[in-house]
Amino acid sequence: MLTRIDHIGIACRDLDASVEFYRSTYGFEVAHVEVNEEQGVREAMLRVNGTDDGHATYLQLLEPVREDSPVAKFLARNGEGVHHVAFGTPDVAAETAAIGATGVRVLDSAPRAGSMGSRIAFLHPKDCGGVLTEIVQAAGAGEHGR
Ligand code: CMX
Ligand code: CO
Repeated sequence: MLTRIDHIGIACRDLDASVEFYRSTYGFEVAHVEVNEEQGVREAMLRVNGTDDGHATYLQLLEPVREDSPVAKFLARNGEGVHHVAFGTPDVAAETAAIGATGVRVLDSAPRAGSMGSRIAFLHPKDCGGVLTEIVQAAGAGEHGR
């Protein structure tokens, strides 16, 4: 079960400049910043709204921290812009197993660490109509069935 849009990931070259654009243009505030070495990014989560499953929707601004990372490759090919869409679920392992059984390639054999203590797995964009898709179980999600 997918319960919400968890976040939209946006590739940028300069995280601080991008954060300032979203703050000054739309008034979105930074809820969290972290470096995820495994994913090769420094990222900011900007909280947009709460959702009816008790979690929230964010913009995830992504700056590469190494040249061989997915976001660095994306920037070299496409420039700045929307990089992926992430859906929230109470159970990322069960959800990705069910999606994988439909024939969509799951890029992570087991969920990895995402921002703010979440657990994440990616689906191949070529099997999702050109959209790199991420499945997210927020920290604490699933413990009360949501
Ligand atoms: N959205 C849509 N299509 C994409 C894409 C994206 N973000 N990234 C790559 N592609 C497409 C390319 O356009 C290319 O298409 P063509 O063959 O038609 O030219 C194809 O996929 C292969 O592209 P590539 O540049 O050779 O990239 P790779 O195959 O090396 O890697 C992917 C692509 C999706 C497997 C890789 O980026 C990946 O594993 N991503 C998941 C992890 C990730 O993106 N982490 C960063 C975010 C972390 C977070 O959200 O927390
Ligand atoms: Co993401």
